[in-house]
Amino acid sequence: MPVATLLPFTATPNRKSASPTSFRLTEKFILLLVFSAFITLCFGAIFFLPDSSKLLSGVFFHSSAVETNTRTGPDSSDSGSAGNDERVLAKIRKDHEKALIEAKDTLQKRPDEIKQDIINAKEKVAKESVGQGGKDVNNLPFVEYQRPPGTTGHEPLDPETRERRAKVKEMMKHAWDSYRRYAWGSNELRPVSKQGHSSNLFGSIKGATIVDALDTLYIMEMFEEFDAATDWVEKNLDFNVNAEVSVFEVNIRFVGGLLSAYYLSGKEVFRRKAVELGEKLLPAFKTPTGIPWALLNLKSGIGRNWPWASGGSSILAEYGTLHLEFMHLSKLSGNPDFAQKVMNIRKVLNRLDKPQGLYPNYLNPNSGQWGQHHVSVGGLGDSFYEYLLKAWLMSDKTDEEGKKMYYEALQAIETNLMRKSSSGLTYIAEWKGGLLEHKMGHLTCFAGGMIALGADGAPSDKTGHQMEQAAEIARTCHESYARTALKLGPEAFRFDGGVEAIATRQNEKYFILRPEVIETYMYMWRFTHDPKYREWGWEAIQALEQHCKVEGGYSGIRDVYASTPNHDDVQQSFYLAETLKYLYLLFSDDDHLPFDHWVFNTEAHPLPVIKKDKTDRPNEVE
Ligand code: DMJ
Repeated sequence: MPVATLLPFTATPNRKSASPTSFRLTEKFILLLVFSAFITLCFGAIFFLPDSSKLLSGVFFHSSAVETNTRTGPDSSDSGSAGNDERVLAKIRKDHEKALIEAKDTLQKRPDEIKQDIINAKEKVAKESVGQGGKDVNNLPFVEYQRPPGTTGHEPLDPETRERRAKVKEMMKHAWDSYRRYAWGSNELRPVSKQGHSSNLFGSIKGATIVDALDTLYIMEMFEEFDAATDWVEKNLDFNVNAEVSVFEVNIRFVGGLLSAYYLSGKEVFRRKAVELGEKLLPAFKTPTGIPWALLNLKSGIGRNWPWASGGSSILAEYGTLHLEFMHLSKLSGNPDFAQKVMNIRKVLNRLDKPQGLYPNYLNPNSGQWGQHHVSVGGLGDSFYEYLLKAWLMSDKTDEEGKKMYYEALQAIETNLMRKSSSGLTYIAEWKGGLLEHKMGHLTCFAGGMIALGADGAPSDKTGHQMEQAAEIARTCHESYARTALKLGPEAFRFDGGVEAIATRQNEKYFILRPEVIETYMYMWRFTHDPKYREWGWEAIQALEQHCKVEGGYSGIRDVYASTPNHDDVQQSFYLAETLKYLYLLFSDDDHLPFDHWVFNTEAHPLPVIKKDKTDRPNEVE
């Protein structure tokens, strides 16, 4: 654009006569007058027209209420502050509108989508708030908690089953309330003398009944009691003790109980306590072979074995019953040591020759050699076999080594230890250097449930056979109850000297509220739905109510063949952890703690299957 067109109207280059230099005086005066009138008009506009900012605000804000509010502010007369207020208001308005849109979106979502959004948001906050490396204040990795299915059940449809299930809950309430009233904080209750009781298996760790009962309280939906127990754990459960404990007992009851409580409830305190205790148990593995000591001083970390155990040996059922809990400890702590320790036990065992394919109960942790060649599926051996099978199941059937070891061991047991009495009762004897002792322990009765649980995974030609074996063992164990005066089974029963399924020695006639027979009924019920298993469970309930129930809880009995009970005055913690839990599940539907999602440790503490499928993985360590 030529510069000339921008010049004032008076300065048109074509108008030679109108050149600025050629203005006369009168013309100059008129021009000055017009110019000053124009300036005056501009000033007038500034001072007398309405506040332009307010006019603008009227254009951009639709709500007069919002504008009114700005006027109530202390500095509303100050034009700069008013501008700030308006910017703030604009932001509030925008946020409001955004929130409204989000709320509308949320309302259109399904409840599970909303739940997932909340979990994601929480997760994000947790991740942002944890320290370096994704660890929390307890140095534990962040874990996305996802409750596995079936943690609580529903009322069975059949009225009789519903009533019986309610009866078991009532029994739990009596056992728990009595413990709470007379022995709160002690390991166990003396229900007759109504005081606390402590076994030296736990050193000076306290609260065994509380930790053992947590998951039973939860699955029975006794949430007030569960909360009281949680509170005790939070405030009082202390592992900083200068005392020697049984590594096995502390693991199955305390570590197992805490892990289950965590997986059922998602409460972090249980994960923290389980890992803390697990770490305190690790020095037990400081032996030349890595086979752990049976006893450990939690403060000094010094371990040793039971003095009576074959030349300083460790015991198969003790060092072989750590696997499930330790795999979960690694998962929840991010520390691979736990898993490595138990996998090393497998390695040591696999290097050794097994007499007739059997695993002797004793193994020297220094030499790595077997002690006495005694074999048992009851005391000293039992849960080792159980954990081989369950390690495979808990790994979502990926632990092929565990599977192979289990089915091979079971074959050796069948060949060498399983026998039939003259009247046709199947039993599992004890093996001592090749000779059989025709005795079966109450503890051995768990094997019916174990064999039923494993039958499905056995080679197909063996499945039916193993289910029959399991049913036969259940029948034998039921006979051991039926042949007593009090209808509760003895600690051990024999098949020699003309007797079958009867205790012949005075020191084998006691019943200490053990769970194994009822445990087998529960598994058999789940796999067969044969009503006899529920009937047998109901018989046991009636006997417990009649002979073991006392005003202050439930007590063991010294002689099940005596016509009246002589109480031993101990309510074992496993009565709440196992016996009552298995009874409750016996009268529950199968979707309560379903077997494809849960595996029970040897103290009946449910642990979730670690799913191999990424989309179905509860509680994965990130
Ligand atoms: C429990 O502590 C466990 O079941 C263990 O495996 C064996 N003994 C008791 C119950 O009898």
